[in-house]
Amino acid sequence: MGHYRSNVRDLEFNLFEVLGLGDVLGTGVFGDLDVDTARAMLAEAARLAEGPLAESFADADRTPPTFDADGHAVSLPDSFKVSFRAWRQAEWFRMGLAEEVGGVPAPRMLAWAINEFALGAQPAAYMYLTGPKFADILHAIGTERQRHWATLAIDRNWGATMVLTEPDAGSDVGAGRTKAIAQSDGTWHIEGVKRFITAADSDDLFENIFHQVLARPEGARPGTKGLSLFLVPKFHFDPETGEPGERNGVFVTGLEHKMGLKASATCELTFGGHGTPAVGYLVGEVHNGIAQMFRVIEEARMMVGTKAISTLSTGYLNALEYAKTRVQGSDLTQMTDKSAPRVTITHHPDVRRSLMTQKAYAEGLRAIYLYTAAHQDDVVAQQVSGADKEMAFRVNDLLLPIVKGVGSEQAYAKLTESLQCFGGSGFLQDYPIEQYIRDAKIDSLYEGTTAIQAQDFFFRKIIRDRGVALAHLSAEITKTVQSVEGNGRLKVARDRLGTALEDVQAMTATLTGHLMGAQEHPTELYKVGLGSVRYLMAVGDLLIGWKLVQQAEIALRKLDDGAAGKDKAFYEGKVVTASFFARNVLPGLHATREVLDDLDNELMELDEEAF
Ligand code: ST9
Ligand code: FAD
Repeated sequence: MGHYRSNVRDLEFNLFEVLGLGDVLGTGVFGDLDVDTARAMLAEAARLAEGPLAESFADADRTPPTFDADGHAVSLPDSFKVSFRAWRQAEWFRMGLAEEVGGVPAPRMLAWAINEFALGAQPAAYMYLTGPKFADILHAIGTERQRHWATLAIDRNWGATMVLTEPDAGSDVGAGRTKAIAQSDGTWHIEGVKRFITAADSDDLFENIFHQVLARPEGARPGTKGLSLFLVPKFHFDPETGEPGERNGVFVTGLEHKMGLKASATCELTFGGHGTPAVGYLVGEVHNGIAQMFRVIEEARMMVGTKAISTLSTGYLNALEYAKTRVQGSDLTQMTDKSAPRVTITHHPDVRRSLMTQKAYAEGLRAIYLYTAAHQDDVVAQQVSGADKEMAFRVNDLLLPIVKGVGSEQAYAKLTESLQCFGGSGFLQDYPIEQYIRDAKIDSLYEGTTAIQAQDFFFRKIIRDRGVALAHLSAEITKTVQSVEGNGRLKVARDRLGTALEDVQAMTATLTGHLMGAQEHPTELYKVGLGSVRYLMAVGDLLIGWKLVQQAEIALRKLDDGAAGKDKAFYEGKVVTASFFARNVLPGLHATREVLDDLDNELMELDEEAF
């Protein structure tokens, strides 16, 4: 069996028992899908992910892509290409795309559930295969001619990249210096060097590659608002048929050597530096680059968070499997009896604590990304939280930095718990956990580091939104706190959740107070910067606690209705997970509240020399 362990049961629980996917299937735009088909899709995608897709996971890490500097070409390991093609042939990428580009209508939460499999089994393959999503976005924002190219891109199997970063412009995208020079025929010549570009070359996976490039037209203003978005193809092509022609003047000029996610080629990309102009086309024929690129970035942030969460889930399931078979030591109650029978390590309280921590975060974070996806479809959002179209948009916006920022940080942290369960064996390449950790570290870095997610969350998604989406979610959490369903077993968890909600509300008020104070004393803003990542993580814990209690309510109902066998164990697990998280993690938010209450600028006043 390969490295990847899917969790179809938990996905089905979320989709059908918690989020009510069955109620939206067979109706309206999703009329062609029914529950049985959706379940069959999940089963088939999981089978493919665990088998052929996962197959090359270790090999592609140990024999990573190579670079031919003279040919400006990246070669990928053969094993990886076999995996990639197996997943591509199944055409899951069509789910949820516009029908005009060959998409198949599907609720976003079902599409993301299926994405979870690929992102856990072979995340690099998923990334190479984002061309169709790019085409879908181009179809939405491009000119009529570009909309045609979008359909060509899917029909003819073209790859895509997103090209923002430069050596001096990482988090600060607006510092980018790549130039765009207008040509008399309406095209543009792009000049500059971009770095860290994912999949900028991809062996023979694609016929052509569409680079989506942020560049500054000559004379445009500084900052992100002066950037425009250009399509720069690897090969020129016939605008009607898409038939590729001459090489365009954009070349890969370097390949990075990385800690992990090695199968995904990370490249330096040079535009117009080799005597051939890099011809680009202005997307939509409008100068609105950063807003257009953010349509791509939002997809990518959702992808990165889901990747991290999926990796934690398979890390946990691998650790669980190992812990159930590894025999070591005796039961703690018999520690003084040296002849007591040896037990599997699942008998040790600390191993149980560790496994339950992993389970709570993996399943809680999964619930959050699926809830976020539910707010990416108006009709589903209405059903799930009563959000109208506008509120659904706001809630999705609010939750993206949680999925990305909290998902990546917690997955990386809790994967070290997965490794710990293996003891010394976890440190070896005999098991996948060390690679999971190396591959998952990138998730807190690209697509906006955690600090950037935290600022986005507070300044844009809360303050600029005037707290509207946050209030909607708080009202939903309050309903769970005030419910009496399942009280008895859930009473303590609900009390803890109520306290955590108050703690987070107090933190929001504290940070908002510093922001207001900055109008008079600008350095008050530093306090927001000092507290914002802690705050993001605290809201993440609150949301996980909430989702787990909601799941436990449903589980208790099923147990009352006589759930038996495997289902009984599954639901019992849900109840105890909610209780564990509420008792062991949520009280920690009170300490965070006190830390934020106590913020001062001592750190900011300290001379650099003193660090
Ligand atoms: C990267 C790729 O890291 C990693 C791997 C990707 C793998 C996929 C590869 C293949 C891709 C192919 C494409 C496929 C397509 C789909 C893929 C799906 C997987 N929400 O606050 P301001 C906008 S790539 C929406 O003043 P600053 C907005 O228009 C590199 N919009 O910012 C706003 O104007 P307004 C990733 C937002 O101070 C304008 O920006 N790099 C949002 O000028 C200005 O806003 C990063 O992520 C938002 N949340 O600039 C950079 N925020 O206000 C991280 C801003 O009028 N840095 N806008 O509405 C940042 O995000 C910075 O905060 C900054 C700051 C650049 C935005
Ligand atoms: P910096 O911006 O220099 O950040 C360094 C540190 O300072 C970080 O801890 C950061 O949080 C902190 N920091 C910076 N500014 C602030 C601030 N204002 N407030 C608080 N803290 C701050 N880019 C693309 O365009 N396309 C791609 O396909 C792509 N793929 C990538 C793949 C990989 C493997 C890697 C490593 C990177 C990729 N990137 C890509 C680039 C990636 O998005 C950037 O690395 C990321 O945005 C961070 O920029 P930076 O590395 O320059 O770090």
